[in-house]
Amino acid sequence: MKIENKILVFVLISSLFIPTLNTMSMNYSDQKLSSTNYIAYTDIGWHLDQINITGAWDITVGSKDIVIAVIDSGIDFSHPELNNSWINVNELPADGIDDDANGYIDDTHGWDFVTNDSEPGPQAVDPIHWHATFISGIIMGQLNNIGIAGAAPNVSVMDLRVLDVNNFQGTTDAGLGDAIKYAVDNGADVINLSLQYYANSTDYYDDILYAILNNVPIVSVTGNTWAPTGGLEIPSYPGALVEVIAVGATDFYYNKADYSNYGLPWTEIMAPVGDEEYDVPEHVINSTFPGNLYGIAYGTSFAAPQVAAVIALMRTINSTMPVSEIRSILQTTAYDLGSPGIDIFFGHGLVNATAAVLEVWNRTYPAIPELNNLQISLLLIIIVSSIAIVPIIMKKQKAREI
Ligand SMILES: [Ca+2]
Ligand SMILES: [Ca+2]
Ligand SMILES: [Ca+2]
Ligand SMILES: [Ca+2]
Repeated sequence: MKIENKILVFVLISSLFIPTLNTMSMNYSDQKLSSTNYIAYTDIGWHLDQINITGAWDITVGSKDIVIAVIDSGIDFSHPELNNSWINVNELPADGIDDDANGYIDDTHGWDFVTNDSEPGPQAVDPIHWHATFISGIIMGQLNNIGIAGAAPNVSVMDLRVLDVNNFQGTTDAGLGDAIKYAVDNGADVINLSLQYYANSTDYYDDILYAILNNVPIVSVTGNTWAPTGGLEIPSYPGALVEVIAVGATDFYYNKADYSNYGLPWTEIMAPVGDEEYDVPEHVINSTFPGNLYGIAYGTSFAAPQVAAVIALMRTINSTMPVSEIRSILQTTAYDLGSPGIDIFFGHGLVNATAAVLEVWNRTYPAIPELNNLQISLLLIIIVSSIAIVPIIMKKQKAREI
């Protein structure tokens, strides 16, 4: 080996250590739990065990800076599990002025696109359906041994209401589009659409494209068909759009939930919720109801927010990772169910929170290469010989100059 090549090898090996400096300078203590003894927590539901959440929590439980827009029926934030409402810091409350000039007056904590006012949560004159409150518990229920826990307990939720008190569509299709655009323009990092329409509409499709163009992933559902029919091989929208992540539901036994619609190419990934015709209530997902209550409910609506929450954890580690890369990681890390590989019932399989978040971490902060003894010996020889050789080269060059 020539002397120059030896020095080049040394420089290349040295450069491998540079990423460790970045890793060591990062401080994630505010986003991590003080204990990793998750066995002690009684509020981690069976579904969180199945999506392998605790390894993800060893890396992050999410940041308040990461926002999930729940475009749904309105949220009861008075529930003690639901502490992290997104706040519009650029808007002064109740002064009748659109301080941040975003087109919405006094929108300090979201917007009600049904009654077109600044209060998407429950009011005496305008109650809400429980749907969005249940979804919010699945996302950010506090990990505190009380009640239930969410998959991303520290992230924020933006409350945008498009469903009426009966949980039916409360806006036009364009109104849904306005809510999507609001979420993108006001800082959402991921959008949850637990909505099932039977046809696509150009009135909101352009806003979905706007979200993807602005690197905001949209998570939706494969949809439900209730007993006695059960899940059908039919698309529902917006989940079936190629731009949208459609999530189906599994049951306690890793089967497709009885009501969960399916089919390709739209069925992308699954999350555990439980069956409509369940054996025991403990095998159905438990979450928050308005009025400081808890209870069970089923439907693909409650699969989507688990995936949205995992994306929020991924985004806590890397807030700018492209939507396409997030989707690719979710797909390749999913726990394969049913027939090997992608299939019509399960898509890529069950979401795997630990594997997905770890993959984002590894791509964002490349690890120190582990050297074996032979490599260490070679490295030491190169370092020592380089130190000895450098003066010789310099002497030679000097001699030439003379
Ligand atoms: Ca405003
Ligand atoms: Ca105002
Ligand atoms: Ca709790
Ligand atoms: Ca499969």
